[in-house]
Amino acid sequence: FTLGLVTTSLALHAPSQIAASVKKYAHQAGYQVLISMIDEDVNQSIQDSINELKSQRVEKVIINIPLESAEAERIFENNRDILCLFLDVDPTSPVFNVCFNPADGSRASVEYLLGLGHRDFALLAGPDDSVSSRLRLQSWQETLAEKGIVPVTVIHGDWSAKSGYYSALQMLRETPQFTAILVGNDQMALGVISALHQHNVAIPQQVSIVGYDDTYDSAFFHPALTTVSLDLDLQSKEAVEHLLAEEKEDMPSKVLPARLVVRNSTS
Ligand code: IPT
Repeated sequence: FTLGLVTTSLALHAPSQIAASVKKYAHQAGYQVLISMIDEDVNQSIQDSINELKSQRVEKVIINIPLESAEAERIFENNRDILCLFLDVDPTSPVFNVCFNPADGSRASVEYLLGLGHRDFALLAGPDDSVSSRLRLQSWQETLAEKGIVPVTVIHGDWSAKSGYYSALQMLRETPQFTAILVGNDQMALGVISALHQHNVAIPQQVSIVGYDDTYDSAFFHPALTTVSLDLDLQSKEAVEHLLAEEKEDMPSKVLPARLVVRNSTS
């Protein structure tokens, strides 16, 4: 038997960890995995990828592409001959999905920094066309607004360390009055750390940094990164189980928790 995985760029740490785990759990269940990676021109390429997998007799497909609910529903409707399970949609979307709660970890990270006495926040979100990125940003902003705090600046990166590096340089140049930076993923946080080191800004003494993902490398950044941990291995395990169980019983969509892991980049 073969499962399909349609994925966004595997150059990114989180999707590559998911792909490795999907493969592991599928193998344990006796399934092979065919991976199709797409980059741009999202709608067109996703259907191309699905068609390619269908032509190889794949009947169950995990889709790890950031999708608006309407797009995900359209893909579901256009592919009723197979079973699609989505990993990066709004968890309240009606399509079959296993996703993380976008609010609990973001809220925990803001509340933790508020508790440490921080009031001047810079926000470095992921790309605006990713629903997960937007929901994380929204949750940061809502939690801050409850305390009457407006962020010093809001910048969007593209998930890469390079974009984190250049965004941090822009923050230091234009709005240097922040004492904490909330970052939409750990790869961008890596770039932020590099930029601050280069400008002799001490982490965490002068600026605290919180990432998002807790991919395998994040505990080995310098300083070790405080971050919102997503159990991507568990998400992959649940996704494979949900997809394989579907014919036997009706396993509904599932929302997984995210939790803050405190290390050395915050004080
Ligand atoms: C999401 C990651 O948090 C982010 O770092 C980036 O890699 C993104 O994927 C790529 O699309 S995780 C996803 C399952 C919401």
